[in-house]
Amino acid sequence: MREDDFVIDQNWKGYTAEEHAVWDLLYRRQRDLLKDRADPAMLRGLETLNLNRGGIPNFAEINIELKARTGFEVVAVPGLVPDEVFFNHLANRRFPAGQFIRTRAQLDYLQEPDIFHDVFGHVPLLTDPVFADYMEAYGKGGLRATKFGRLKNLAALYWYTVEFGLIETPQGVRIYGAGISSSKDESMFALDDPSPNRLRFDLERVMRTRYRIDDFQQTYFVIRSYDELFRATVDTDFAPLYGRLADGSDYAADTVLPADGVVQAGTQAYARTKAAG
Ligand code: HBI
Ligand code: FE
Repeated sequence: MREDDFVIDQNWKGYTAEEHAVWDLLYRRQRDLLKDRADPAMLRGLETLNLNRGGIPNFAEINIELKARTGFEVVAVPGLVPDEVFFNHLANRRFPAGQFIRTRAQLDYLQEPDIFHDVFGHVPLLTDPVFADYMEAYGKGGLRATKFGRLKNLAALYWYTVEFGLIETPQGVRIYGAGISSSKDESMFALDDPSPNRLRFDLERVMRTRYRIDDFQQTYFVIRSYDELFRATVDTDFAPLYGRLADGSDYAADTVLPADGVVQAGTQAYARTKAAG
């Protein structure tokens, strides 16, 4: 018998009209906001999976297209699951998504990952073959990191990429992290606010960086491509890296080091640069 994987039935028929209406409201709001802010690959994923067919998506329907594209599938879980369970799902190309949806009173903030954060935020990019490979590699790396006692560092990698990552595209810096793309206020803040640092991605630098879970990020890391992300994780020998990280030194969430590359972002900043020629 398999150990408990926390998977439950989505029970799609059990959602109320109000719950479907909350999905539709959140969907429309974020879709409009992200039109010029999200990575085009994420926007394509939303279209491909037809996540706006009206109401909360039915996993059985999404999975037909998703599996055909990258072999990933979405499974329902009650909420946060233990780390090893989470890693084990990713390592086997299953994305565990919260079954419940926030209420209207919690529209802008909630602690646990609900179906809107997980499905709108995370699932579109699972249609991208390289990003899907990265997620599987991350799950496998998570199982190893636990053995090295370096989960903290690997969690920082997830946080600054899968949850709060930015990516350079021919159209400018764009959002791909689900923690940003599923949040109205952070979708604007991450690209346009002058206060946070936007730094060039570097694997070891990111893994040493602390992060805030209770406010907008003070630093975003910018990748050039999902291939850069995937290669950084598969081409790195994590055993010596974890040896170095074991000295315990880390960086505050708002630090900028002399070696950091600073990236220009902002929908307005970009417009000004373009106007200047
Ligand atoms: N469970 N459902 C769920 N979603 C997550 O993103 C998640 C989790 N459990 C653990 C976890 N994330 C963290 O371990 C990693 O992101 C590091
Ligand atoms: Fe998430």
